[in-house]
Amino acid sequence: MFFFKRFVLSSIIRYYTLNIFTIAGMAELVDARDSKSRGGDTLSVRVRLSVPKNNDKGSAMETADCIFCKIIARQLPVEIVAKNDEVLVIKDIAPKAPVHYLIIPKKHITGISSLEQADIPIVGEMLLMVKKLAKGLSGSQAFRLIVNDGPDAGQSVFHLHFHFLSGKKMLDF
Ligand code: TR5
Repeated sequence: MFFFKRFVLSSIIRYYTLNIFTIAGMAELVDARDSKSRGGDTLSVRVRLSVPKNNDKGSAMETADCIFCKIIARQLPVEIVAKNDEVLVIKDIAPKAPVHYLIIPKKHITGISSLEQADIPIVGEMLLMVKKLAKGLSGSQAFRLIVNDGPDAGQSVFHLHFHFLSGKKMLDF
């Protein structure tokens, strides 16, 4: 009976420790074992702590205040132009040309300067979306693609996006 109680107790502690930490996304259970010591029985738990990286998908710390994450989560009404598993295209709320779309990855990435190797497929999808949007243009299929990176370059929303501009001559660059 004593061993059974100990087994049940340690199983419960293991289960909850693992779940609480892993749900929080901040740690993983490395090891849990019980041992006998002079004072009685001891349950030792080893936990590996970790801090979410800047680019973690859906990291609550980053996405909570991000306007584009809210748009992606459909918490704000916007006009959607196109979408696929990785990318959302919306109309810019303050267009700088007759056609002004924003191509936004669903993953929260702050900007080009925070891209990682693992993000290459996402950027590839964004570029293929550009090609698709250009093919869908009426009249001239010429377009301009702009990415602002950093406040000094005019970036105001810190979630990577391409500005897709078309519908007028843009020879001022
Ligand atoms: O300045 P950068 O390069 O970061 O571009 C951000 C773009 O997001 C600007 O062109 C804004 O006009 C556009 N923007 C900002 C908001 C917004 C939007 N486009 C569509 N819908 C929007 N909502 C609902 N809210 C915004 N704050």
